[in-house]
Amino acid sequence: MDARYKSREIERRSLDVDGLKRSFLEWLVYSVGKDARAATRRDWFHTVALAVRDRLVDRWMDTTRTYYQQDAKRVYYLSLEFLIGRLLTNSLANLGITDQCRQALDRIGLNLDDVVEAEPDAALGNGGLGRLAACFLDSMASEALPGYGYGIRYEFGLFEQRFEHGWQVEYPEQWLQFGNPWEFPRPEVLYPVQFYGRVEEFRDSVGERAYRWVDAERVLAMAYDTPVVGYGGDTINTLRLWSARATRDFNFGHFNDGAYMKAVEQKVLTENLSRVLYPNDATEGGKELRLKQEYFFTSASLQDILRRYLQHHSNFDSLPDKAAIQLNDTHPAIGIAELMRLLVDQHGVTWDKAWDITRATFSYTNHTLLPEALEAWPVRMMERVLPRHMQIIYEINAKFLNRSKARAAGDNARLSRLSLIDERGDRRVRMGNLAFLGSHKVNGVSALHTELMKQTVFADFHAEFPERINNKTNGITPRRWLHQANPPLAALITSRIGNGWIKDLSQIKALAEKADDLVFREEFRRAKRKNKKRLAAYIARQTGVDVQVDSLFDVQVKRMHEYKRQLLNILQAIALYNEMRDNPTVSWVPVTKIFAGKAAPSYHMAKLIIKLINDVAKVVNHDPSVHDNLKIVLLPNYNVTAAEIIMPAADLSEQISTAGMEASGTGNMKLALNGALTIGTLDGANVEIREHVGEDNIFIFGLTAEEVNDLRASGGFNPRDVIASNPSLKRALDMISTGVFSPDDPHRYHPILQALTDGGDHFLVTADFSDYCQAQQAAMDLYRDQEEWTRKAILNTANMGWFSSDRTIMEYATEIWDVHPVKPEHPAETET
Ligand code: GP0
Repeated sequence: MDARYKSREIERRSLDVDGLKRSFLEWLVYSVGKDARAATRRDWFHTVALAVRDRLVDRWMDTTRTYYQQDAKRVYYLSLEFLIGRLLTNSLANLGITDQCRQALDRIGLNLDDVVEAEPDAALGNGGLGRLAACFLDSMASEALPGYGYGIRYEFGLFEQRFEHGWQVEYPEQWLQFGNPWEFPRPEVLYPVQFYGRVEEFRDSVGERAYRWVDAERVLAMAYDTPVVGYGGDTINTLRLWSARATRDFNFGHFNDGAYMKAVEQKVLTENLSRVLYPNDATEGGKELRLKQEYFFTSASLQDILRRYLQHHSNFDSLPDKAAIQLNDTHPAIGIAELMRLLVDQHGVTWDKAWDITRATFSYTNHTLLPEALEAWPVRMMERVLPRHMQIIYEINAKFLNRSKARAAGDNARLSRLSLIDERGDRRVRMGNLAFLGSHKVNGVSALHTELMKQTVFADFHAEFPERINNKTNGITPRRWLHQANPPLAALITSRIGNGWIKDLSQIKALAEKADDLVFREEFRRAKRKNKKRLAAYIARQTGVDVQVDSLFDVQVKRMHEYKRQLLNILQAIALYNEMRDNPTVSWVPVTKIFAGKAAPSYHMAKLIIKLINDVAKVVNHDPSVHDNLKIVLLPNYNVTAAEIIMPAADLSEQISTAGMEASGTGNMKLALNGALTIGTLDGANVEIREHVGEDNIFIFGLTAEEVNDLRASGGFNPRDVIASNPSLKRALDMISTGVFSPDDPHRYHPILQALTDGGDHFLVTADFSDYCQAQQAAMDLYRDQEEWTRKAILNTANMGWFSSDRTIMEYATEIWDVHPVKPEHPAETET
């Protein structure tokens, strides 16, 4: 072997500062093609990413090979969204080479933090659901579980949000524009996926009735693999994302001019399939392209899973022992019909056997009870786009309804609720019902949510299958959300209890005994202050607003949604503003209200609330009479990278959804882990957070889910009465309606006021207002006592260990998937 080549190969593995430095210089020249003098920050990012990538490839292959050789049971996490964010910091930290990399760059005269900033934020998701999938990837790899993520390689991730005159405007987010150093294209991993066409019936070799799907359009799914580095770098799993490719048959040279151009156009249209992520969070658009995206990635993933299985097996009997497939919401639920089709039509498995295999293989996570988010595809669309699947769904349905208890009891109303087809109006396929029926386990994402699932959406299915529903309370990865995002606090924690918490977050409990230690409190505050300074600088850069670092940072960051009630928060801000102006001599606790979040482009009410927050901010921030005691900021373009700056800097965490509506929340966990106190309703995982951190260390207010339910059932709520009896609420609403915040357009907020009054205030903003204001007052009062506040903040951090996604993922592994850790075998690494 060429000596120079050989030495380079060793270099690619070296983890010390010199080796890294030499690799950087070599990569810059030979792969990025730049001279050190001409290199931009982005060039350096690509250089460093490629050099880091080198250092994980061996162990990635070892991991994959070990799974293969042991024929280990794998878990496949099918998700239409993976909100992974940047990967450089994460890869360095999980490989344990952050310091070496920093020093190597130092020697070249570069700062790692600047290089990191050049990486685009991979936003292949909308919010909580997509971020949960990303945390799960991190946890599976860190727990040495043989886990694969499967999804779509969208060319355009979630739109970039800007504010123009206070209104949200969407711009395309082009994360792939300059190339993606983390992904490995696999042009040979290519599966055909079909649409449209028709079904032909025929007799098979033994004379049985059989079906084939003919005259269909064909798209190819091409794989792109991204390594997922577990903590410690031992296990490196795979995230496989599919990209649409037109079949190549159009490319033959026999076209005339016109036909050629048409063929190229057709190719572009076909490849639109994986072009863009749908930006709706928790609402379903009923768009054909969306259905095609769902089927596209699901079908490709299943074909890939079966191919891998067949490397070791010659029939499908043990598929459930070798593969667990988790459906992240109903988006991939068509996979149930698709696996049936593949087994029955393509592999000749009998129906009943195929159904047993399918059910034993799949499990399903529900993420919301909101009716508008429950996917239901028009039968006519499904018949056209996926004709064979429609037949299979009918067949599953007929067999199920025939055997169901409801039928035995002659309960037709219940039978029609259990049906996979909603027969009211234009007929629709209920994907939640399909997912439930085709899975052996169905889980909710917090204790309360799971309970409500049993009582509401899946009450009838729960009666049929009382063992199927189970709870898996969400979690977050401590690597990204504490170790990487919050270096000051992470270092402080490690200085006291060692670094075992990064891998086993339950160890963080040991901090609880430090809550009474004055020195520790001081250091805890210092870490928080450092993070607040960083956020203040970010706010100034992004919005031009100067905020006081020592003010109470009151943070609400999440998608803009009426049920999440950013409106409640901004109304309280207006009330506080009025109080401050009325009582200028009182010494107020300075408060900074920090909002961030995107609205779905078609969600007019959410966009109007954005405009309201910006309008209120403008008035308040420029009013000298509040003496800078109140500032309001709405940060643009909330994403994972912004969250990494915001979470560590928060004092107060707003989790104020209408009780019963937020399935879990995960931002609530990130904030509490970073030492914020929660102000929240008894909704989603807030209930469990209260149990863990203790009720003295959280501000709970508002109606409970049960009370909300009773209130709605009795219909006995008149928001106008509530408003009339609360002067500060009335005043705030009057200011909005008279154009105090929108002098250029006094009627701008009419729809909001309308919703709160004649509209019946569906989200109970007025009903919870007064209780919320009291809780806010309690928070401000406590903040005056910095010692007491810090004590509670420490207790929050110390008691959040259970909310690690490692705990969540191990519960899935043992209680749903039956998959076990597999330690990768590394061949002895020779140095010669
Ligand atoms: C739920 F149904 N969630 C959906 C959806 O379409 N998108 C989405 O992000 C969220 C829930 O709203 C959640 O409560 C939950 O924690 C998360 O899924 C993960 O389970 C808040 O983000």
